[in-house]
Amino acid sequence: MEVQESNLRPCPPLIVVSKIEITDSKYKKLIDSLPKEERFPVGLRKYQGFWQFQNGIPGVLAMKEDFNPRPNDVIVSSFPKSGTTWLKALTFTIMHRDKYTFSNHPLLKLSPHDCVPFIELHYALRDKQYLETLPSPRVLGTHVPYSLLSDNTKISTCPIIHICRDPKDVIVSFWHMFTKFDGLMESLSFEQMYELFCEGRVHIGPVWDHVLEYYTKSLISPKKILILKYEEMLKDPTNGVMRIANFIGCPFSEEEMKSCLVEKIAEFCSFNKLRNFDIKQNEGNLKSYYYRKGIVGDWQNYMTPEMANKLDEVTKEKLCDFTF
Ligand code: PAP
Repeated sequence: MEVQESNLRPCPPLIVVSKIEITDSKYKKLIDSLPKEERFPVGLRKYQGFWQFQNGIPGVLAMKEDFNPRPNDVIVSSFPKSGTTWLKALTFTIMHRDKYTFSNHPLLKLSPHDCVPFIELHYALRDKQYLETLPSPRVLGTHVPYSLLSDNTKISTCPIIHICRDPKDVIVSFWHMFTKFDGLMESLSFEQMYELFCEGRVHIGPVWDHVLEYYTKSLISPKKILILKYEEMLKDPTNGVMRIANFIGCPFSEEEMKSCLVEKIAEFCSFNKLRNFDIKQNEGNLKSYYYRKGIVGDWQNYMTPEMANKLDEVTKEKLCDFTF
């Protein structure tokens, strides 16, 4: 089926799941029994090793039970603030490069999060049918840890691309997002966020376990999971574009290479371009929510060397040979 731009529609940001009322008594009972983190201003509970917005847990559970990908879907996964928006834009553009030119592209009118919807968001909104309206091949997104994906997702042949990022820069981006969005956590200082983050007590935390699950699985099944690092992508975006295309089974032809399509896609999805397209769509706080600085090392403006060392030590201890 041809991809129709009209099938795509603006989606609310994933953070709205923190405000969805839990109506199902089955979920209510379970959630009430889970460990709770009181210091994080948005209700967090720990479910099977990961802290999450308690109001988002029903969506994650429903997705785990029910979601059945199509064999030609591609799933992009990430810990929040690790490069999700960028990876969504790149994968969507690479996959649909025969369907859209750069001048009639959906990303000129829609956010990458509209073109590549979060699966758990639509389960949480009780709107999973929307995902079914999207024609194949679909690119879908998730922040859900590997262990909480549905069995159908794990056994299916659909590839998963996972992007990760130095946790020091993730914290900074995370803190900005939470303090900016609807003043959700205005009262939380950077130091408080840092403490919670180091303890893994943030939404989808601990970050190390999230990365480790996907990384370990990628070692066992390299055709199923591709790990990309934000820092490497930023250093060499064209290489990143080629790796994504090869992994999802749409390698660039010689002709495409000669016409510099790889470089053009990297440029089309660069920070300044995407930010500018998306600003037209999402005036106000959503633009600073998805696009802030887009650089490596901004943590130096927020952390003392001691704070950075402590975090690096935890990362080293938890991730062993895996480095950012
Ligand atoms: P999400 O979890 O809310 O979807 P996500 O897209 O994973 O957020 O991460 C946002 C970060 O990616 C921001 O980082 P910063 O706060 O350190 O600046 C954002 O600026 C950055 N980002 C977004 N688009 C791009 C891009 N095209 N290139 C590089 N970085 C980008």
